[in-house]
Amino acid sequence: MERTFLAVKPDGVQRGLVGNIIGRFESKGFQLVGLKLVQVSRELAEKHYGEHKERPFFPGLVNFITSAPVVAMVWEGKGVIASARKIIGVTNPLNAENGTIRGDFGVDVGRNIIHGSDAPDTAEREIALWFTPAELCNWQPSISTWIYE
Ligand code: IDP
Repeated sequence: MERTFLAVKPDGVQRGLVGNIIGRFESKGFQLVGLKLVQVSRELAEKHYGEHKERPFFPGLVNFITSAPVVAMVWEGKGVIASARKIIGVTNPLNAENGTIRGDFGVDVGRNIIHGSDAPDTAEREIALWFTPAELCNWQPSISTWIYE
Protein backbone atom coordinates (compact mmCIF):
# COMPACT_ATOMS: atom_id res chain seq x y z
CA MET A 1 0.00 0.00 0.00
CA GLU A 2 1.18 3.47 -0.89
CA ARG A 3 1.27 6.46 1.49
CA THR A 4 1.20 10.18 0.74
CA PHE A 5 1.63 13.38 2.73
CA LEU A 6 -1.17 15.94 2.52
CA ALA A 7 -1.44 19.26 4.35
CA VAL A 8 -4.37 21.66 4.54
CA LYS A 9 -2.57 25.00 4.32
CA PRO A 10 -3.32 28.04 6.55
CA ASP A 11 -5.92 29.39 4.10
CA GLY A 12 -7.84 26.09 4.16
CA VAL A 13 -7.78 25.99 7.97
CA GLN A 14 -8.76 29.66 8.34
CA ARG A 15 -11.62 29.23 5.87
CA GLY A 16 -13.06 26.24 7.72
CA LEU A 17 -12.49 23.76 4.88
CA VAL A 18 -10.74 21.03 6.91
CA GLY A 19 -13.82 18.81 7.34
CA ASN A 20 -14.82 19.07 3.68
CA ILE A 21 -11.29 18.24 2.54
CA ILE A 22 -10.82 15.24 4.87
CA GLY A 23 -14.25 13.98 3.82
CA ARG A 24 -13.21 13.82 0.16
CA PHE A 25 -10.30 11.47 0.88
CA GLU A 26 -12.36 9.40 3.34
CA SER A 27 -15.25 8.94 0.95
CA LYS A 28 -12.89 8.03 -1.91
CA GLY A 29 -11.85 5.04 0.19
CA PHE A 30 -8.42 6.13 1.37
CA GLN A 31 -7.28 5.50 4.92
CA LEU A 32 -6.07 8.13 7.38
CA VAL A 33 -2.91 6.96 9.17
CA GLY A 34 -1.59 10.25 10.60
CA LEU A 35 -3.17 13.61 11.53
CA LYS A 36 -2.09 16.68 13.49
CA LEU A 37 -2.55 20.45 13.66
CA VAL A 38 0.84 22.15 13.32
CA GLN A 39 2.01 25.74 13.79
CA VAL A 40 4.80 25.42 11.23
CA SER A 41 8.27 26.76 12.10
CA ARG A 42 10.31 28.64 9.51
CA GLU A 43 12.86 25.82 9.63
CA LEU A 44 10.23 23.19 8.74
CA ALA A 45 8.72 25.44 6.04
CA GLU A 46 12.13 26.04 4.44
CA LYS A 47 12.93 22.31 4.47
CA HIS A 48 9.52 21.32 3.10
CA TYR A 49 9.71 23.82 0.22
CA GLY A 50 13.52 23.53 -0.19
CA GLU A 51 13.26 22.76 -3.92
CA HIS A 52 11.77 26.26 -4.46
CA LYS A 53 14.32 28.25 -2.44
CA GLU A 54 15.67 30.15 -5.45
CA ARG A 55 12.20 31.07 -6.76
CA PRO A 56 10.92 34.65 -6.32
CA PHE A 57 7.80 33.46 -4.51
CA PHE A 58 9.79 31.48 -1.87
CA PRO A 59 9.87 34.16 0.91
CA GLY A 60 6.13 34.80 0.52
CA LEU A 61 5.44 31.05 0.52
CA VAL A 62 7.38 30.56 3.77
CA ASN A 63 5.62 33.56 5.38
CA PHE A 64 2.25 32.17 4.29
CA ILE A 65 2.75 28.58 5.43
CA THR A 66 3.94 29.77 8.88
CA SER A 67 1.13 32.34 9.27
CA ALA A 68 -1.54 30.07 10.84
CA PRO A 69 -1.90 26.36 11.66
CA VAL A 70 -1.66 23.64 9.04
CA VAL A 71 -3.44 20.24 9.20
CA ALA A 72 -0.74 17.69 8.39
CA MET A 73 -1.90 14.23 7.34
CA VAL A 74 -0.69 10.90 6.01
CA TRP A 75 -3.13 8.91 3.87
CA GLU A 76 -2.76 5.33 2.68
CA GLY A 77 -4.25 3.39 -0.22
CA LYS A 78 -3.76 1.89 -3.64
CA GLY A 79 -2.43 4.61 -5.97
CA VAL A 80 -3.05 7.29 -3.31
CA ILE A 81 -0.19 9.60 -4.41
CA ALA A 82 -1.44 10.19 -7.96
CA SER A 83 -5.11 9.95 -7.00
CA ALA A 84 -4.72 12.60 -4.27
CA ARG A 85 -3.06 14.94 -6.79
CA LYS A 86 -6.14 14.53 -9.02
CA ILE A 87 -8.50 15.17 -6.09
CA ILE A 88 -6.44 18.28 -5.25
CA GLY A 89 -6.23 19.72 -8.79
CA VAL A 90 -3.45 21.61 -10.58
CA THR A 91 -1.28 24.20 -8.80
CA ASN A 92 -3.09 27.33 -10.05
CA PRO A 93 -6.68 27.16 -8.73
CA LEU A 94 -7.95 29.22 -11.69
CA ASN A 95 -6.84 26.38 -13.99
CA ALA A 96 -8.01 23.57 -11.69
CA GLU A 97 -11.09 21.62 -12.78
CA ASN A 98 -14.34 22.13 -10.92
CA GLY A 99 -14.78 19.18 -8.59
CA THR A 100 -11.16 19.33 -7.42
CA ILE A 101 -10.30 20.95 -4.09
CA ARG A 102 -8.34 23.82 -5.65
CA GLY A 103 -10.90 24.21 -8.44
CA ASP A 104 -13.79 24.38 -5.99
CA PHE A 105 -12.24 26.63 -3.34
CA GLY A 106 -9.27 28.64 -4.65
CA VAL A 107 -8.42 31.64 -6.83
CA ASP A 108 -4.74 32.62 -6.36
CA VAL A 109 -1.76 30.26 -6.76
CA GLY A 110 -0.35 31.50 -3.45
CA ARG A 111 -3.61 30.55 -1.68
CA ASN A 112 -4.25 27.09 -3.11
CA ILE A 113 -5.65 25.44 0.04
CA ILE A 114 -3.78 22.14 0.17
CA HIS A 115 -0.43 20.44 -0.44
CA GLY A 116 -0.02 16.89 -1.74
CA SER A 117 3.17 14.92 -2.41
CA ASP A 118 3.85 14.65 -6.15
CA ALA A 119 5.75 11.32 -6.36
CA PRO A 120 6.77 8.29 -4.26
CA ASP A 121 10.20 9.71 -3.34
CA THR A 122 8.78 13.08 -2.26
CA ALA A 123 6.00 11.34 -0.30
CA GLU A 124 8.59 9.35 1.62
CA ARG A 125 10.71 12.44 2.29
CA GLU A 126 7.75 14.58 3.38
CA ILE A 127 6.22 11.91 5.65
CA ALA A 128 9.59 11.53 7.41
CA LEU A 129 9.95 15.34 7.67
CA TRP A 130 6.51 15.94 9.24
CA PHE A 131 5.83 12.77 11.27
CA THR A 132 7.73 10.43 13.58
CA PRO A 133 7.02 6.71 13.04
CA ALA A 134 5.20 6.63 16.41
CA GLU A 135 2.73 9.26 15.15
CA LEU A 136 1.54 6.98 12.33
CA CYS A 137 -1.10 4.33 13.07
CA ASN A 138 -1.01 0.94 11.39
CA TRP A 139 -4.63 -0.14 11.59
CA GLN A 140 -7.01 -2.31 9.62
CA PRO A 141 -10.23 -0.57 8.53
CA SER A 142 -13.19 -2.93 8.85
CA ILE A 143 -14.55 -1.73 5.47
CA SER A 144 -11.49 -2.78 3.41
CA THR A 145 -13.25 -5.63 1.61
CA TRP A 146 -15.91 -3.16 0.43
CA ILE A 147 -13.24 -0.96 -1.21
CA TYR A 148 -10.69 -3.51 -2.47
CA GLU A 149 -11.61 -6.71 -4.38
P1 IDP B 1 2.13 21.94 -6.10
O1 IDP B 1 1.76 22.43 -4.71
O2 IDP B 1 0.91 21.87 -7.00
O3 IDP B 1 2.93 20.66 -6.06
P2 IDP B 1 4.61 23.41 -6.73
O4 IDP B 1 5.00 23.85 -8.10
O5 IDP B 1 5.40 22.32 -6.08
O6 IDP B 1 3.05 23.06 -6.79
O7 IDP B 1 4.66 24.70 -5.81
C1 IDP B 1 4.56 24.60 -4.41
C2 IDP B 1 3.68 25.69 -3.89
O8 IDP B 1 4.33 26.94 -4.11
C3 IDP B 1 2.32 25.82 -4.58
O9 IDP B 1 1.35 24.93 -4.09
C4 IDP B 1 1.98 27.27 -4.29
O10 IDP B 1 1.46 27.40 -2.96
C5 IDP B 1 3.35 27.94 -4.34
N1 IDP B 1 3.61 28.54 -5.66
C6 IDP B 1 3.99 27.90 -6.79
N2 IDP B 1 4.12 28.75 -7.80
C7 IDP B 1 3.82 29.97 -7.30
C8 IDP B 1 3.79 31.29 -7.86
O11 IDP B 1 4.06 31.50 -9.06
N3 IDP B 1 3.43 32.30 -7.02
C9 IDP B 1 3.13 32.09 -5.69
N4 IDP B 1 3.15 30.87 -5.13
C10 IDP B 1 3.50 29.82 -5.93
